[in-house]
Amino acid sequence: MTASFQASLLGLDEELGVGPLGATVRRTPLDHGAWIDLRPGWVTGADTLFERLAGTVPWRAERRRMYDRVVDVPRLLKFYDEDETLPDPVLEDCRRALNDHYAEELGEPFRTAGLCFYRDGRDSVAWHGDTIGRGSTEDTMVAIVSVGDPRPLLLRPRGGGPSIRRDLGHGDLIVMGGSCQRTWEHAIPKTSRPAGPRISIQFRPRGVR
Ligand SMILES: O=C(O)CCC(=O)C(=O)O
Repeated sequence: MTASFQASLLGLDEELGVGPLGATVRRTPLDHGAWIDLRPGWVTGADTLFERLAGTVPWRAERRRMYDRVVDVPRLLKFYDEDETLPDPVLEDCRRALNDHYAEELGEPFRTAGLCFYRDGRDSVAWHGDTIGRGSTEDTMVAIVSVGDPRPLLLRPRGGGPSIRRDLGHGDLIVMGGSCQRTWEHAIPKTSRPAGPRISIQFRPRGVR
């Protein structure tokens, strides 16, 4: 996969790695027992991670049934199950650090990694919660690391109400927790504004999709 990504001038000389979590993580409580944690700029040297993932992950274009039609999924995908090696050692570092930070609260480790490649502003993910599996009945967490061009992640309560927006930039971490997957929905909307490529890495516990 080749992709033109305007590497951030500020990030060019940064070494690839993960920063601390701890007190750098800012929590926002949401209604219905949901919350989000935000840690801007968690992955340093995110340009390098973007280029490596864009070039080495075996990205797949998928098609899905939508009512009576089969349509292209508007992003490229690759899922790493818990027994698979992640495509870059820094993703192992991310998962280890998340497991250290959230161990007590989550009560189980993050295990799988779902990767999405948004080629430009036409790629998107529609409103949904991660409710295939335990997220439909249990509190859980989904941790997302974002590299590449920033795109807004929108969240809205399932029962209706105003949406909130977090612009996920290069190396940012967002964690959706509590009841978020079953009481809220999230989306990355399409945009007609020029948008470069973005890769999202989602870490989930076993049985959450
Ligand atoms: O791209 C993102 O950050 C969100 C991805 C997502 O919600 C999903 O794949 O279920």
